[in-house]
Amino acid sequence: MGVGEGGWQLFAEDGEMRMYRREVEEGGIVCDPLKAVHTVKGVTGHEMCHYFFSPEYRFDWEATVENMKVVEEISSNTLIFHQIHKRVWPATQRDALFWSHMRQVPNDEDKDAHDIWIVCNNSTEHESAPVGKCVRLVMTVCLVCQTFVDPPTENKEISRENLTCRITYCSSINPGGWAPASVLRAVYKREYPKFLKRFTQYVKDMTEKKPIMF
Ligand code: 16C
Repeated sequence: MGVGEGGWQLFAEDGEMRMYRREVEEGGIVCDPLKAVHTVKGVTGHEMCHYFFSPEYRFDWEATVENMKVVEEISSNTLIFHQIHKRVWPATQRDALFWSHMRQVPNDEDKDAHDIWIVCNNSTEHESAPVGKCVRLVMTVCLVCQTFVDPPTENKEISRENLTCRITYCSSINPGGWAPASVLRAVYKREYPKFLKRFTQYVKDMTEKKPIMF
């Protein structure tokens, strides 16, 4: 769904970054879906997805996580994660159990542009991580990244100055039980922009001196 239709409201804006939400409640629980767009120079979509997907970098950029464990490695590009998130007062602490899958998808709309890289995180169940003390949230998150390359000047190789990455981040989280609506909306209005700015800057810093990963 494009943000020009269906009741999307802009709630945060910073440079190239725009964040939209729709107000949705399920059984009195706030489940507002989020859609964010951002444009970042100097990195590729593959690099963005690599750092978002790989467990070894999670604590470097993910400020909401208190504990994280890979409960199953299905394949090199599909993992099952269990995460315990930081508690938000006055609600009970939340955890999340989800499969995470990264892949390159063909770009049928624009044959001249590079392929699109995506990571999708989606709630699941697993025998080794039953529901315990935390309330289990239910989520679907998708990071979609497209790389654009400005042609370098003659006889020059493509450098990071020639790269632009267009990011779309969508998330739909059901907190899984009671949580005060005003606290929830205040938390996500603060935390989503913080996450996207921090994560994209992290990938820029990590890749700056490395060869380009297309
Ligand atoms: O997509 C993101 N991260 C991925 C890897 O971790 C993955 C995880 C998504 C789950 C995010 C749920 C976080 C809710 C935990 C409670 C908030 C803690 C705040 C701590 C403050 C220091 O896909 C990036 C995720 C960016 C999340 C931004 C925060 C969204 C808040 C939504 C509120 C939900 C329920 C809160 C219940 C009281």
